[in-house]
Amino acid sequence: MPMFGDLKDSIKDFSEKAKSAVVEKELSEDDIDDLLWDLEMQLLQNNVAQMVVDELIEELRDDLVGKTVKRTEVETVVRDSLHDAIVDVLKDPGEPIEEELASGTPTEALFMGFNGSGKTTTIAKIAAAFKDEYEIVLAAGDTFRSAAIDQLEEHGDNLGLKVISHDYGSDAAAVIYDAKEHAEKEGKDLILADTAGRSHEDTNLMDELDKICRVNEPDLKFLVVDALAGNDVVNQAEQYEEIGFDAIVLTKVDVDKKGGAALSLGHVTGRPIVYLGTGQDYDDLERFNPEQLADDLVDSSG
Ligand SMILES: Nc1nc2c(ncn2[C@@H]2O[C@H](COP(=O)(O)OP(=O)(O)OP(=O)(O)O)[C@@H](O)[C@H]2O)c(=O)[nH]1
Ligand SMILES: [Mg+2]
Repeated sequence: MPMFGDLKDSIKDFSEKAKSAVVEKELSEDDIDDLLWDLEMQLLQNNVAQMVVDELIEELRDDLVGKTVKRTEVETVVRDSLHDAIVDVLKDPGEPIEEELASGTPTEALFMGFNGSGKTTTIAKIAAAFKDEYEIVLAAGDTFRSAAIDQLEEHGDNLGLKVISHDYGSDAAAVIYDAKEHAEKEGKDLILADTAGRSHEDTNLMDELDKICRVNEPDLKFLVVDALAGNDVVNQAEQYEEIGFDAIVLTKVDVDKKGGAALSLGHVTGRPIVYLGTGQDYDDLERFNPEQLADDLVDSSG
């Protein structure tokens, strides 16, 4: 009797294996190549930098080959894996300003980036978002570009906020230092410091920014990058590595809706993207949502 029992077991065993061979398979390169190719094209069409696409797809291939999956679910598995890889690359944005505010005030946040990337507008938007709950002072640290101080003062007027400014051409580090002293004296919570737009070639301005950071030791340094810069966002971020930054604001995503810039930035810098600029008005500021971007980039409709 036990013999028949064994036979029964091994028949069952065999039929289960046969069944799983029908429903399951081990992924080979051939199984996923076409799918990966499609995804690669999709990412490139969404303006993800080539280098970033190459690395992501390579990692995905390594992870997937040899994996056992249901035959009907190959495509889903590949897409889900890319989705997860993208969410992994894009660090959790958290709430760095709120966290700094909670750890003791005044909190000093410095905004820097290339010319016209949206620094001053972003400061005004953040001020508008935080001003009901916190006491804010703005620091006109762009003493370089003509009309930059007036631009920040106009935002200050509109929002009912104090702006600390000196003359054009004066020392930006000193302006921000004054703003900090003002905040300490007046018991204000948050200093939002503007700076002049600059790129790596502007040696003097880069030295100035270095001095601003040394003198003022900001709690948070935001790099403000404009999504319209396309693949150049990677270059821009790399130019600020020497100065260093904690987090990223990506602006003008209302004009460039593709989302690739965000993924490229996240991948290349390892820093979180915290806010998105979605227009020119004060309330056109959104918290960045990595899941949402991964959904958009992997969405099969492209
Ligand atoms: N559509 C759109 N426009 C934006 C956004 N953010 C800023 N802008 C516009 O971009 C232009 C430049 O913005 P600013 O805030 O002056 O940029 P900046 O980095 O301070 O510029 P500089 O001080 O000259 O270096 C302005 O016309 C803004 O209205 C955004 O999220 N979406
Ligand atoms: Mg500005």
